[in-house]
Amino acid sequence: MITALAGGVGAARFLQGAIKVVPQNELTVIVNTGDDIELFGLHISPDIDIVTYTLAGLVDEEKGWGVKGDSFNCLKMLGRYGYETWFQLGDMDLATHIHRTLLLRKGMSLSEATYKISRSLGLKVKIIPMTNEKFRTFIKTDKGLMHFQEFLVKRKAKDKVLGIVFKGSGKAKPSPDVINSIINSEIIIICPSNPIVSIGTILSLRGVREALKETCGVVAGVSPIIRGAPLKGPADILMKALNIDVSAYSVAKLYRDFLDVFVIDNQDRDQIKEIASLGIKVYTTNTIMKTLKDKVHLARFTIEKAKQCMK
Ligand code: FO1
Repeated sequence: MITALAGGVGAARFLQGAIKVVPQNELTVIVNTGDDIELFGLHISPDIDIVTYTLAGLVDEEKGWGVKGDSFNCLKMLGRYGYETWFQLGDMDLATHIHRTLLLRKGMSLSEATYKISRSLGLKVKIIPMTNEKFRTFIKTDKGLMHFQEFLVKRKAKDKVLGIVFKGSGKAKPSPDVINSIINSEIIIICPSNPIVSIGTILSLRGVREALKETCGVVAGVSPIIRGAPLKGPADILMKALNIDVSAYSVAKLYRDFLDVFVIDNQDRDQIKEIASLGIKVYTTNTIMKTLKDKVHLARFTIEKAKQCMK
């Protein structure tokens, strides 16, 4: 069994490669829900949807989120009624949010709703939200405290970041199976996702860090930072705001208490020594995932290196 900790686009691309390397039913993906947002009375889980759509072959590959070929008629009409339309919700995507919201209203947990949606889209991978409880990432800026999506999408990450607040992290417990999957997997992969607002949220939940330290499985991470910058998303802005140097080495330091193996990009070879000095096995390869071949290569490489560590 393999368990992966995942955020949105970077993780989804990696996992698209992983399902070509391991059977879907041997893979569990624990997904960040700190980015979840309620809009138009609907529960939207962007990272869960990005992973689900990507693995189901439905994602808009260029954007990395949303459904390919989607139309935006419903959103346009909502705009005419005077609603804010800064979050691009396509018509097909809206169907997912309506379905999820109805399932939740019937009394299902987010885990159960996610399971139902992923099965309906033909997936055998087990996708689980990190928690079933309300957990939201807020960004403290010079313009005030704002929801992560408001900071990233509405305001285009242009405000000065003063801090990051996880609302709910103190109380929220991981959803059923999160701890078990980590403890019982042979390999646990920390996907190339934002270490603060994607992986950091999962790590902040009660018992997750401890489980990663205690598991007999090999914990293997893939750096989301290449030559001092993320390929996508605001990881650099958020790391700088927390006075963390933007480098693969810094990410390794954030994970040092549980990480066995770290895969970094060829371009970051010069950091091998300092990462190794943390007691982590470091490997370099191409981590830029443009084609399916790149994704399969990175997933296979990471899994092979983790397997070598098991011996
Ligand atoms: N990202 C954007 O940059 N602009 C959008 O309008 C947008 C809409 C959107 C709708 C559904 C969905 O599942 C994701 C969406 N995303 C959008 C991506 C999302 O905001 C972030 O990339 C993730 O939350 C970060 O992992």
